[in-house]
Amino acid sequence: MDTPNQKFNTAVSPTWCPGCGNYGIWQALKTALFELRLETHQVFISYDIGCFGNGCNFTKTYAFHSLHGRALPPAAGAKLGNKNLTVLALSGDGGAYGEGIQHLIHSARYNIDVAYLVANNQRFSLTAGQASPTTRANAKTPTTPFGEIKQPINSLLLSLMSGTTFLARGFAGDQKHLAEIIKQAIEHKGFAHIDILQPCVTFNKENSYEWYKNVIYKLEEHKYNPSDRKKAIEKTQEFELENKMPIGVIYKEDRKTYEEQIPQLEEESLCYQKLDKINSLQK
Ligand SMILES: Cc1ncc(C[n+]2csc(CCOP(=O)(O)OP(=O)(O)O)c2C)c(N)n1
Ligand code: SF4
Repeated sequence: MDTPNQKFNTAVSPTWCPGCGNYGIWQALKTALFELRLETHQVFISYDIGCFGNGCNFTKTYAFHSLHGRALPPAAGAKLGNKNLTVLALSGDGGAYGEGIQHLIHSARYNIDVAYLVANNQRFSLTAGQASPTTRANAKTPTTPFGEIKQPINSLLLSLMSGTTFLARGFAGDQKHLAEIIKQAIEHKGFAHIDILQPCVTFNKENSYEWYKNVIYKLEEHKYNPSDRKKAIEKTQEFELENKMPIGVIYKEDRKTYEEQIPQLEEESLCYQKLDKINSLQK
């Protein structure tokens, strides 16, 4: 298996629209797994329902196609069941910041060792482009024909305030940069959240590759220190205040993971333990 595609592609071809940002994210993800020398049986990915979630069919690792908004709970379960696995959860912004927002908050609090990749196209795309929690004010969509009147959610700030120990933003149009962020998120011990700017070329004509290229810049080119929490809070609000979007690692902190603090998991994973040992710990 000499290339990421040979190693991680299934026999099923992607059904995404030509030009969809999901292709770039998918390639970056496979590159990251490949460069970390992970084998298909060492990786578990929990997928949301949606265009991005359909990657479940095309990617060869252990996998679970969850319910809409619910990619994180099965990921947490897999990590608690077998802490040796590299665990990721993949979701669109609708599922991650709408139906499943509570799972983001609590996964961050727990600091469970899961890398959460959110393809943010500012729409519910699989169901034909309705406004999602990240849709910008005034945007016209099938559910906001006169323009969106609600404020978009600041998911990065919410995530940081909830306790996320690795927070980043990536761009689907810069695969190399995104692959590096994904590698760091996987290697981080704790909850890692990457919001990925993902053009939906079919249902979001405004936030195109060109539009993003005009507002993004790379944090690492500005001597940015991701351990500075105050600066990180500022960075998560830069778009609202200055119309600029930093990409790269926004915040990073070392904190014990949830599973590291469970005495029953200290020696070995649940899946390798005998039931009588688990019962004796309960007494
Ligand atoms: C609880 C629930 N609400 C709504 C739906 C319908 N539904 C399925 S996919 C989808 C849109 C997904 O949008 P998003 O999560 O942003 O992912 P994308 O398709 O943009 O990748 C919706 C609304 C559902 N399946 N379950
Ligand atoms: S509808 Fe949008 S997000 Fe879905 S596959 Fe097409 S371009 Fe991608």
